[in-house]
Amino acid sequence: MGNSFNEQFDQHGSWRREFALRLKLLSGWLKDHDLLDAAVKERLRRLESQMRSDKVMVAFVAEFSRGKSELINAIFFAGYKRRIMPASAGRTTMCPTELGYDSEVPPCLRLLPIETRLQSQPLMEWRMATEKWERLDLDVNDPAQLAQAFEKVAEVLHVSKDEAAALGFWHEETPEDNPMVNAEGLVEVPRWRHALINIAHPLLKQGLVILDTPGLNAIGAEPELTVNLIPQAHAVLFILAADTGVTKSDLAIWREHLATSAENVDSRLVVLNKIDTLWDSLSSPVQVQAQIERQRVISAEILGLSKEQIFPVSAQKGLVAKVNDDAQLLEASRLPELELALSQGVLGRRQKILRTAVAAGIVELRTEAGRAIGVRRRDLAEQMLELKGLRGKNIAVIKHMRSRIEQEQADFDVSGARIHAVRSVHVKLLRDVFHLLGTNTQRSEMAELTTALRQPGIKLGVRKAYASTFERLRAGLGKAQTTSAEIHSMLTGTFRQLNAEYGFSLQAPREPDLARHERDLDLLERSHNQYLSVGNIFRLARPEFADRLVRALGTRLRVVYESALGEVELWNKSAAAQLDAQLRERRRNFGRRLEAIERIQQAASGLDERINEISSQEMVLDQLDAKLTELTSHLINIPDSPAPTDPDPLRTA
Ligand SMILES: Nc1nc2c(ncn2[C@@H]2O[C@H](COP(=O)(O)OP(=O)(O)OP(=O)(O)O)[C@@H](O)[C@H]2O)c(=O)[nH]1
Ligand SMILES: [Mg+2]
Repeated sequence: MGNSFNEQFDQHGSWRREFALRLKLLSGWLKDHDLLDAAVKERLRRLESQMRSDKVMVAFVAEFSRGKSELINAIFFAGYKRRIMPASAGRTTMCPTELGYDSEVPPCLRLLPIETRLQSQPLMEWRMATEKWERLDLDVNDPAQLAQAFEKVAEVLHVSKDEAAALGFWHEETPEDNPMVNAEGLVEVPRWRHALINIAHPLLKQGLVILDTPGLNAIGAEPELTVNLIPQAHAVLFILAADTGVTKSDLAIWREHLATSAENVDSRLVVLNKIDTLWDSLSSPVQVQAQIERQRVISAEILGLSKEQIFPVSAQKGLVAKVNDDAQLLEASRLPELELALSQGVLGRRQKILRTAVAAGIVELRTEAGRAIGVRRRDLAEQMLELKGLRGKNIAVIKHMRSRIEQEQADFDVSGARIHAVRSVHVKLLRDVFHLLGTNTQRSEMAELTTALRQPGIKLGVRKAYASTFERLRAGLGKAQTTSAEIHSMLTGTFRQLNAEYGFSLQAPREPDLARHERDLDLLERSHNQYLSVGNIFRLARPEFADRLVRALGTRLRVVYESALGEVELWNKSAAAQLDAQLRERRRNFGRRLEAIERIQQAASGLDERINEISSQEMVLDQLDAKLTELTSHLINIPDSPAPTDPDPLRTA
């Protein structure tokens, strides 16, 4: 079994497919045995979508011309037997380019015109506005056509300085960062703001998303990239070139965009590319090796890493070696070492996280489905007791029993009003939580922040404005947590009462722990703070730039709050579904008991028959419970399966 990134990724994919299949089986089985209540259904749906939508994003970030695009070609696309992403001297990739797969969309390249920068919507919203993107259909079986289409990401426009400033590419305050002005006084800017490539490449189909980025100033110009895409990537490859060493602008990118916090350092891989430029026929292999090591040590020192964290490779020779099946050259390119680190580090971590998350969901699912079995078991036990008590009794006693059951049934129907009252208090409190976590609250917070940032002379107060927004957001989350705890204790109290009165076995599920979301807020704040401190003061003073940043924040917030809200909803569903299930079972139970009495009244043998029936039903329930345990643990313990042999011609060695 090889260890190339592609093969490892395949294993991850087959594990996910196996999981989806087993989940489907479990769902069918639950349905057949009438164990699919609303909460269980919701859990299944979530597990399924969690697995299906699991994406792994690998981002390539570096100054221009370090070989990002070439490295993408070498690692992922060598199977096309040619260069697919444009890679050439000078600035090539002009706009951030995302490669992924969405089965709902035909294979295509979509390009968002740069002019959209003049409007305030964040990139996330433009993604939905498909008609605003220029679309080029792609033929995945024709590598030449693909490569030709991808050339588009290198397109530029020439505009006046004012236009460039409006688009965010010209800053009077920091002239050293500005692009060159040509003889006619025009400035070169990217023609596109963002490119999305959708192709059914085997890796992309399994959820890999690759992000190629342009160099230093272009990264800074798109807040979405800095505060959203790069921090959220599961792995970021930072690329240096062996022929230039660590330059000032390399260091600026490293500090501003990659070394932003200690905890994400292990998802960063630093690549020292172009080692072939040090291959030199006049030096011995040992001398060349020593030179590469020296470069490695120096780079590590400057970046504050250990030497082992830097991977020397030659992307170009690696690509050539794969295209020509040249094993010796491939080894010399040292590309396989980088691929191994990438696959073990990123995928290993990703799979572990996913496994832990789904395992927790499955345990809950098992508890919820198991509860329904428990209710049925208890009902049977009660019936058994009741019937055994009737043994040897005369007709009058049996008749009396019947009227007692009917009375119980009538009393129970009256209790509906009480249960309704419990529900309405629950719903009222829940509405408060929904409000705290709802879109209106986020919207008004963002509006307030925007207003604060527009105050004249805000420059130095920018950080403070952000800080107080985050303070309020955290307070809101805290309040939602407190209210949820109140709901929990109210439910616990009323459930206990109902249990005592009707012999139910309701158990109020624990309220969700919103601390995780608070940590997400902290992370968000940190990534923004980072952005606010890195010499963006001049940019921040521009209202349209500040607006863009706030909107980028808004889209991230939405994700955090939607996920918190989802947990609250699920929790609520689980409580409500329990009550529903017990009520339903109880009503059925009355029916069954009355039916049994009727049979006993009609035939003397009815009683023993019914007792035997109940015994065998109890056995069926035991089997059901055992099967449920088996099916759920089966889901948790899926082994890492080897990759299936896939005849796909695009697979690389
Ligand atoms: N000698 C050598 N050249 C390389 C290597 N990798 C990339 N190059 C060359 O370096 C130049 C830049 O490579 P790209 O892949 O376009 O670099 P990039 O980082 O994507 O640059 P931008 O798209 O401009 O941001 C191209 O001419 C590549 O052929 C390598 O390993 N060795
Ligand atoms: Mg490039």
